[in-house]
Amino acid sequence: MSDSHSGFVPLLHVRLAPEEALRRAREFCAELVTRRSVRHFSSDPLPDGVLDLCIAAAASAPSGANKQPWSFVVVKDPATRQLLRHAVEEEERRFYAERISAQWREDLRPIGTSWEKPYVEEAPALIVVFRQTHGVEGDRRMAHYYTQESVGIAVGFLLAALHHAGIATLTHTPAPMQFLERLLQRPANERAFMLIPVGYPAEGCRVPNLPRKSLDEVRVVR
Ligand code: IYR
Repeated sequence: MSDSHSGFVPLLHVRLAPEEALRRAREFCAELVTRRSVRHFSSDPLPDGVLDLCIAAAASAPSGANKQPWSFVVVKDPATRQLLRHAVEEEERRFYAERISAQWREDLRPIGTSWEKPYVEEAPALIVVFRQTHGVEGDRRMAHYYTQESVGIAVGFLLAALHHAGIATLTHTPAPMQFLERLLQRPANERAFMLIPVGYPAEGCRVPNLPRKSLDEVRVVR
C-alpha cells in the first residue's frame, strides 16, 4: 500500500430521488434475502475473474484506521482442497464427538450438520479469509485496530458480492482454525477468520427451511 496519499478528495456521491432510493433498497433487500448457506456444491468452475472482482469489492470495506487487516487466500488446486477437507474433518470429528455441548447439538439439529465436510473438496474454490493482528513493515510491527469488526464487515461485503454474481457460499468456521494458517503457509501475524466454499449449488440442492426474525423483532425505534 502506498503511503504517498495525502489530504482529502471530493466525495463521489449522487443523491437519488426518494422513489429511486426506495426502489433500490427494495430490490437489494429482495436479492439479499434469497442468499442461503449452501453445503452441496457442483464442481462446475466459476467464470474467470469473478472471484477477483468480489474480493476487490470486499477489500474496499471500511476498517480500523484504514489498516485493511485482511488477506483472502483463494484455493482452487484440487490436491489442496482435498488436504483441507481432511484437516477440517479431523477437527470437526473432535468437535462433534467431544467439544460440542448438548444445547449446541440441539441448536444445530435443524441445520443437519455433521463432522463430514465434503463441500470443502467439492466446491470449485475456497476463499480462506485471514485477519492480521498487526501489520509488518520490514522489521517493524504496525498496530491494527478493531480487526474482528473490520474483517467481519469485509466478509459481509464478500458474501453480498458473490451472491450478486450468482455464486453460492458457506460461512464455515472450523474450531480451532490454526491448521489453516499452517497448511496455507500464512505469516505469523495472520489468524484464520473464516473458510468460505464458493461455487454453484449441486443439482437438486436442498437447504434447511429456517425462519428469519421479522423486522419488528430486530428493529427498534427510539
Ligand atoms: N463448525 C461446525 C459446527 C457448526 C457451528 C455453528 I454455530 C453452525 O451454525 C454450523 C455448524 C460445523 O461446521 O459443522
